Amino acid sequence: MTLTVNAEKLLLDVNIASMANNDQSYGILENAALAIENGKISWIGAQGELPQFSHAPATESMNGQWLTPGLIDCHTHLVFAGNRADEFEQRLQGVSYADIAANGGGIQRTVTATRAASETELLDLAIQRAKTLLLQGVSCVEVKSGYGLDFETELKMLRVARQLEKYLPMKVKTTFLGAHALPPEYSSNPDGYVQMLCDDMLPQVAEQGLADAVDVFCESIGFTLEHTRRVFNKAQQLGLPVKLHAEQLTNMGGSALAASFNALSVDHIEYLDEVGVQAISESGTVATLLPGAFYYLKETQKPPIDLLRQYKVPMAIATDFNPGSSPICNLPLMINMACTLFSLTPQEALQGVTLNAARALGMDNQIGSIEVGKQADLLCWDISHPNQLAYQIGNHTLSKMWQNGVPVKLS
Ligand code: DI6
Ligand code: FE
Repeated sequence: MTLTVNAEKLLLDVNIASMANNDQSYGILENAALAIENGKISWIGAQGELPQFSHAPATESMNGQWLTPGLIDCHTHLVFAGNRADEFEQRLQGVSYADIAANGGGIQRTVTATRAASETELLDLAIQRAKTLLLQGVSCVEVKSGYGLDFETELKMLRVARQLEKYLPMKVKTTFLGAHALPPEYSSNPDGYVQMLCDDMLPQVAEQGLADAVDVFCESIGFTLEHTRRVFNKAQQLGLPVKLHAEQLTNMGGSALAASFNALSVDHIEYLDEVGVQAISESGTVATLLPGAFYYLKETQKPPIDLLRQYKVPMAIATDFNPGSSPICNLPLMINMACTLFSLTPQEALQGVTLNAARALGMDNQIGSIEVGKQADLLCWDISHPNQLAYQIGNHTLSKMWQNGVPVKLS
């Protein structure tokens, strides 16, 4: 039987790391070819077994370079104003993150700066940061709100995140994180804030279509389990999936709660225990590891990688890019850090920024691997093996990029 493919574009002489399965093989197919039709992958196979084409597609030889799926940064806070470099200096002199926050610094400072910034100023900053990621090969980014903590600024942040797709050839997923910290207006009334968030903010966010998911910072210095449950209940009523900042500094049981809501992901999870791992494995929730925050805060408690492997929990890796605990706008660096700091294999780390990151966003039927029917979000690397992507830091080996089959300008 001869297969006829209606391709617009055919990539020849390419090695493919499809990342299609969670095995240790990277999904390697050497001396391959790949066809693109309507922005999607329509055929993949050995170069010697090309199908028939209904018309001659534009062909391009990749000269034996490696094709991977576009990278996905599934946890960022990249819309914010100001920076906190002075707090970094204080921390180097021994002042703690908690003390800085108690003295009016920390998240609160970024909230003040973000409230004061105009939508245009925030958009300019966000475009510049997202573009930095794009040029590293990031074809999809998740962006959270959470530095407004009032009606107006939370909506402003989400509108900015939503607009990024208009300015850059990137996919953007937005997450409402109104429960990131307690705003000064509610400093002695956390219940009142959560109630306002559920009764007023969340329904507006949902009605305006500004968020693809809802997140909470469930932590001893954040929101309680009960607060988290209330926010999740409301999100569920509104038809929005949930994810959670969980078990970052203490074991609160947030991950098990998130699992009971079929959360897309639980993120950080340094203090996650076996009960929590079992819960997320049963709900199919992704464990998102954030080595940048671990490194930057000089944490010593590592996420339970062996348990996650044992229970076959998919692990994603992200930057957590934010001005306080991870001012690191660099996803390729996280591939390396996941290996050096958390002992992931290079294959697991690469899977963490592709297929499993797509799962953490509920997008694994569209992106995250090189498979027929998925979007042609592709990267071409001048490397000799995909393990090189975990080994090297700051080597610019990305030679080509496509978003929905369209070439992306990399300069
Ligand atoms: N966890 C974090 O590490 C960041 N937010 C969160 O929920 C910290 C954000 C900041 O310090 O600005
Ligand atoms: Fe975060």
